[in-house]
Amino acid sequence: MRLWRGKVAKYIEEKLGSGGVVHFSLVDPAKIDLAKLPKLAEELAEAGTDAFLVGGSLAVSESDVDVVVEGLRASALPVILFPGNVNGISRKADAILFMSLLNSDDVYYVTGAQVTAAPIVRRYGLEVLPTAYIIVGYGGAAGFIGRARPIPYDKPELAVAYAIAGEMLGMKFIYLEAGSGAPRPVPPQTVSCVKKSLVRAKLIVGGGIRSPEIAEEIARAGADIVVTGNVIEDDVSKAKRIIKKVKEMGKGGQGSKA
Ligand code: 1GP
Repeated sequence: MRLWRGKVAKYIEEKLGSGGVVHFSLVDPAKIDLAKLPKLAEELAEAGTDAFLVGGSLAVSESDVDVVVEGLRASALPVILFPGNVNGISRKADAILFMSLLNSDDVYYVTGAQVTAAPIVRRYGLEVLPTAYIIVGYGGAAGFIGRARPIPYDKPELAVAYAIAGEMLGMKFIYLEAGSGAPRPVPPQTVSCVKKSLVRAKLIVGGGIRSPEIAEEIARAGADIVVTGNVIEDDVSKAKRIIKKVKEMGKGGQGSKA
């Protein structure tokens, strides 16, 4: 337990360094069937997912997160918090995406929640993964709750400006989010423009990625880390196919990254 603390960033870097694309499975405590969780964790790990994200925008308490983190220990993979707010922090996790929602109009989601959260994160000893969170298009509950001014699907230059700003502010990860259940994911062109603009920061892309083909397109466009959430609960065999496709990309085979 907690063997990963302090080693998660390095683990991700090593996976990417060997030419791979990383896959994160997102588990929302408000949606998941807890009885199925340990088996699900094992199945996803076996399919090749690299880590679990735990979080959601609505109806999530710290104790809900605790229970999900514990359920995910059935696999040996890192468990990373993906909090929608301060109530998404659990002392049982390995690491946290310490996020600032850069395109929120509400300063609470840019720096306010972070100030409340920081002493708790420090006290819990979680590994911190500084992340610029940028909402694109649909936005879903994250965009609504976070009072985002989402970046239009056809304005990649705006996403690039936010991403560069995030990297200049010292963020190690840039997360382009179309919103959970988005009818349309982040456009591959936006992914590709943002990827090209980054010097060192790693690019995470999620929201509406519900087929192996879309996942492949997003990875091929330059995502370092692909996130899938809903599809895990809706159709686990499809989730596994997505994971396999993403993991194939780094192997230098037909599907490999350009
Ligand atoms: C992670 O919120 C997304 O960035 C997850 O989106 O649930 O649509 O996969 P889906």
